[in-house]
Amino acid sequence: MQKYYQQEIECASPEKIRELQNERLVKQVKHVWDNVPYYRKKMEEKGLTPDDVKSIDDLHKLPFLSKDDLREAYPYGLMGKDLKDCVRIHSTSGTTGKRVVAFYTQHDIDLWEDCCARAIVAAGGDETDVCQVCYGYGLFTGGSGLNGGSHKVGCLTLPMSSGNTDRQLQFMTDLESTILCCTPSYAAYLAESIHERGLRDKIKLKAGIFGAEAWSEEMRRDIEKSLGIKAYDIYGLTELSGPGVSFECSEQSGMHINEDHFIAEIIDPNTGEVLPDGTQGELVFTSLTKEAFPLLRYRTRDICVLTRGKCSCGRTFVKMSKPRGRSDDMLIVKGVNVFPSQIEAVLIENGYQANYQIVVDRVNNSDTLEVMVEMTQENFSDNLGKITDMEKALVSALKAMLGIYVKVRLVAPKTIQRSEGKAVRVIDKRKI
Ligand code: DLL
Repeated sequence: MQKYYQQEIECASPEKIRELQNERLVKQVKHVWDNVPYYRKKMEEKGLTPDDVKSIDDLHKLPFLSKDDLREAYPYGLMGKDLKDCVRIHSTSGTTGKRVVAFYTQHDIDLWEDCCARAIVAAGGDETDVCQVCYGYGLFTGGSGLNGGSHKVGCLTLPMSSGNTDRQLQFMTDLESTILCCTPSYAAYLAESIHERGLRDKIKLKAGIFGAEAWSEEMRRDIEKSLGIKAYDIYGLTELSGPGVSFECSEQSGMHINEDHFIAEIIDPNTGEVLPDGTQGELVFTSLTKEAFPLLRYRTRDICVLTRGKCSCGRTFVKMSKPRGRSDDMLIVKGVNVFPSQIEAVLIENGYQANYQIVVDRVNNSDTLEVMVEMTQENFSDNLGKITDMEKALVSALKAMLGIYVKVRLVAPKTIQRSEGKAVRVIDKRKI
């Protein structure tokens, strides 16, 4: 069944992968030129024809695509196939503006599910596993993507979708699920509910495949400990199919990008200049095999680092670090760049859980940053008289990490709303 551990591709020499990418890139540029007038116009504006792209060395010549392009071309403007050849759409949640719609042929779905199957195999999955998929189904790609991957691997697939925690736990215990797929924030919520109901001994989980939102190493350790599992990161975005663009292996030190389907670049988000491996910047993807929605040089706005070299798992695919969140998730407070994931790391290091809310405001022409953090049950009952001291300790830990004053408010357990999908951690009142 290790059909979805495609050793000849996942562990191929860098030269062989490059050869495959060159060949697929030339074909894909021609496909886009012939079928996507929106992008052809962008190429023409730069005086380019498909003949100018003979290999990856020429990739930098091609124009970028951004989310604004996708919105401008909404809904059908970037399709590479006729509607009659497409069988599905998915869509982003539209949290940062108008929704983006992506199209799929049956072949696109097939390759996407292969990518998700690779992720499940890399997390130790095989046909003996019971895979509980609690990502949302529907327009969101998480449910369908992992569901398809799980079928391909041959796992018994539980298509739960998100929410209804009681039912999730009932199936998890009755059917003895071994792999859990959901957002890290929902995994933390499920873990909390398992402990509250005294179900820890009835849980047979061995691995979790968590993604769709930024999560810290500290949160990973917390979830692993509380569920007794190994937690694997998975990354992807609707515009490029969905989950499975990259995935973690047993090494847990970055996510292998499926380089037979995607070319990754890191650019300086301000100038667009391509940066060398090992430098932090914005991740840009070129899809090599997608037919219906073939995006070239798509700017993800996700900030990360690429690292090459053979991994101890045997795979040679380039690795991306955990994205710190999108460049547009980054808060600028009093001129300082702040990523919510940095705050999360400090909270967990100091013994709190990832139940927090960040509120940014502007008072008397000056930015304010407040973090509301939930106390754990033990903290709450043992330290009632010491809350001010605990708040002060967090204020200094956050100052050491961010360099600015952050107001901290400790709140009683269970006062911050739990998330069943992607958690909304930041309220920026300056934008309201
Ligand atoms: O979140 C696809 C997905 C589903 C990925 C299930 C993994 C698991 P979108 O809703 O289009 O698609 O959101 C894509 O989410 O650009 C990142 O900013 C963020 N994101 C996705 N995976 C991760 C991750 C799905 N592992 C956007 N770590 C991306 C950090 C992630 N951020």
